[in-house]
Amino acid sequence: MRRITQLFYLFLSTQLRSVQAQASTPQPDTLSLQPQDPSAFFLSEIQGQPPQTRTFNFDITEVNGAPDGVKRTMLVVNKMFPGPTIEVNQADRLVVNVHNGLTNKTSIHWHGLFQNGTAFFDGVSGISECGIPPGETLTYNFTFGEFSGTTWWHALSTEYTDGITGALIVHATAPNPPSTPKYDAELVLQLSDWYHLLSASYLPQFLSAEGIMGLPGAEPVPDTGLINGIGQYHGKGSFFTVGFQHLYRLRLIHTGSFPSLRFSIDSHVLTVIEVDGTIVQPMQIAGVQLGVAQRISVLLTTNQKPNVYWMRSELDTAMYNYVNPGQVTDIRGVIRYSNFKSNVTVPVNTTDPGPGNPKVPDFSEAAARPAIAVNPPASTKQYDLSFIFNPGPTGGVLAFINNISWVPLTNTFTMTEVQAAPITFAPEGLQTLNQNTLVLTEMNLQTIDLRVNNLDNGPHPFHLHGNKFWIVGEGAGTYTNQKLNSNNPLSRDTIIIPASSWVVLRFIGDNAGIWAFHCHIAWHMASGLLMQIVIQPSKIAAAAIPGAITQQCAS
Ligand SMILES: [Cu+2]
Repeated sequence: MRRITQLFYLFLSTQLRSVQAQASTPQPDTLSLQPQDPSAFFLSEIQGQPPQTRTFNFDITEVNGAPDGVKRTMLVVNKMFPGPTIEVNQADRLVVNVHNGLTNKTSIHWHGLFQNGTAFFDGVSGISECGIPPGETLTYNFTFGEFSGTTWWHALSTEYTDGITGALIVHATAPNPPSTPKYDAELVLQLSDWYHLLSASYLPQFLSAEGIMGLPGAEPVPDTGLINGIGQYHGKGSFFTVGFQHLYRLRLIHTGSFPSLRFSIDSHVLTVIEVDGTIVQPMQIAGVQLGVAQRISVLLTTNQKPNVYWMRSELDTAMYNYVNPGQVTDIRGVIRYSNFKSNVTVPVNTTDPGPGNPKVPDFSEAAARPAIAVNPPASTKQYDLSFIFNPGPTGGVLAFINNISWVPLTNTFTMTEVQAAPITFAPEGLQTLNQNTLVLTEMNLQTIDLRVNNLDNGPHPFHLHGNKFWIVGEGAGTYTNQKLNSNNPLSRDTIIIPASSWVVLRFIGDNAGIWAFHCHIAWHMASGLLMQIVIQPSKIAAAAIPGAITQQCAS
């Protein structure tokens, strides 16, 4: 890898600062949450170093911030937003000492990781722990096993909507497949929607019978969006300077809470090479849609006329149920060629000119194929799951999977309950516990098909913890034994299930643990759109849950 990362830098121009000042006259200190060292988003050259333990200290606190110039209360790690980028090699061990400086319990989930043998470090309150009590610390300590690629860490509740997020990059031990072009440098781009109020101030109205704007079940519509934690409310965006005639790997991560978004760069064709940690055969694209929590790596070749170009992260307003006055959905940053000799800082024209080649399509998940072909085995178990939104017992709209809306356990968690009664906690198959918990249990090794029907009229990005799944089928309507594809299908860990559609997701249940399967829209988790998959309870019973986790429940 060539040493050219010093060519990059990220800065807020004085022009942008004045735009921000006009927007809300923020206090000077409220702009300082972004890393002062812009190299935080450019990956280092640790790849190839000997395996080692990498230790981070996370201090979660409530602060005032103004990522887009509008001051608000935020919850952040180490007074940074986004939080620290964790960059490791696949054979490393990661140790993160997480101190909870908030007034509520919290936990950190390491998205996409398999946590093989360490399911108790999955960071889900009510499932793998009770949550870190205020003032206390939990040390997460795990290895990566078979996982490599682009991912992120976040609080597993709407607390992440308030700022507890960061990138997690796991460099693979194996070299990239020959089909992957060699790139010169890597840049992490965390794309998100953004709200001007704390998530806790939206939740009661969202879950109430009358709903927000008198619309029961309508999700809070974000005010704007951010790129690496910087946005300009009615302003311009983040700036990146790139070398001429270089090949960059842009690691895109949707760290937001609600709308999907479309990423593109004006006048540049991009090449997709990674989907949620799976290296895919290179695909030339004009733009790519990401649902909440999805990751895509694209290659950018800086071979156009030296100039400034818009980088776009457009929020999908089709998912909004009302208009939020002043909402900004056209989120932009700037790519500046280092050999562009001009005082011009932003492109004059704001209209999207496209990628420069009208024949190049947007990314198609259905057309994506892993670079290293794998045909999944036939399934040995099949389960039908349907989800829908309906008024709950108190009138507010809740989400239901097979008629069950999830309510998290408090003062205990599923893993410790399974340990106490591995045979009787939940019989094999689909079971409902306490009328508020849907559990799928497999006692033995199985290859499982989740046949999921989205009966709702909106799309939902579903995430399976602890595993990647193969997408062996998808289509409109409901699943009625349509033909499935096991010829090198894409595998990933988060899939957008379109409105009124079905998918069949296949995975091998060889990772003992309790794995959440849920919609990643933060508001929908709060409405109960989550179920649990209990894999091999006898092995879960043998796991040594750290005392620091079981002791959380007494607080
Ligand atoms: Cu959802």
